[in-house]
Amino acid sequence: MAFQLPELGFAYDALEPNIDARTMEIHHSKHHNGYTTKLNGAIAGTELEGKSIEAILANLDMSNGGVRNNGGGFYNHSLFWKVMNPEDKGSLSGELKEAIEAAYGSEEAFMEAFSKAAATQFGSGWAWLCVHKGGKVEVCSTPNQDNPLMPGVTCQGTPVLGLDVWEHAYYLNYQNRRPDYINAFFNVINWNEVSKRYAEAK
Ligand code: MN3
Repeated sequence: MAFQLPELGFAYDALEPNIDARTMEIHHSKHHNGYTTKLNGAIAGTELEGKSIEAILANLDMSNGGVRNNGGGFYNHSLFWKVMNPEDKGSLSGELKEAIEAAYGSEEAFMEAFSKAAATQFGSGWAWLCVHKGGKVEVCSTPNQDNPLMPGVTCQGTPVLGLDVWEHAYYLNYQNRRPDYINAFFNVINWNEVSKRYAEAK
């Protein structure tokens, strides 16, 4: 069974004015679709065919560029659409809030750390909040389509919140103003989903 481009779960214009409809449409229907198609091509006829994306990434041969870039791209964007929502997004609360406060001191300090990771990732990449076994959380960033599930990536863990800082994610609306895009992202985080993923991962 080949991987399928997941539905967004909301309309392309639903995140406006934080993320514009044209960017969302191109990002989902072109970029994410491209990663999905190329991932299927890269694993077709190999022993990876039929495995879950999590299993493929956790056991990845990092020298396999086709699966690394497109498998990462498939997984990362699938997470990205889920952790954003225009409505019913809750707030940072419960045991995730406690874990974040234990690691960073306060919600504000966590937001600063996450923003800094996103702003200072040179070139293309992602900022993450990831969870280690036992429930400890960590903010980090990775280049290109790498993510914390992959072997040897600096912050090993399960990503529960991710922000795409490739220029294709923001350039139409924000041009070179990546910090403005990062600030806007905080307005659309689906904390209910992030909390659910934290509970499953810890
Ligand atoms: Mn992208």
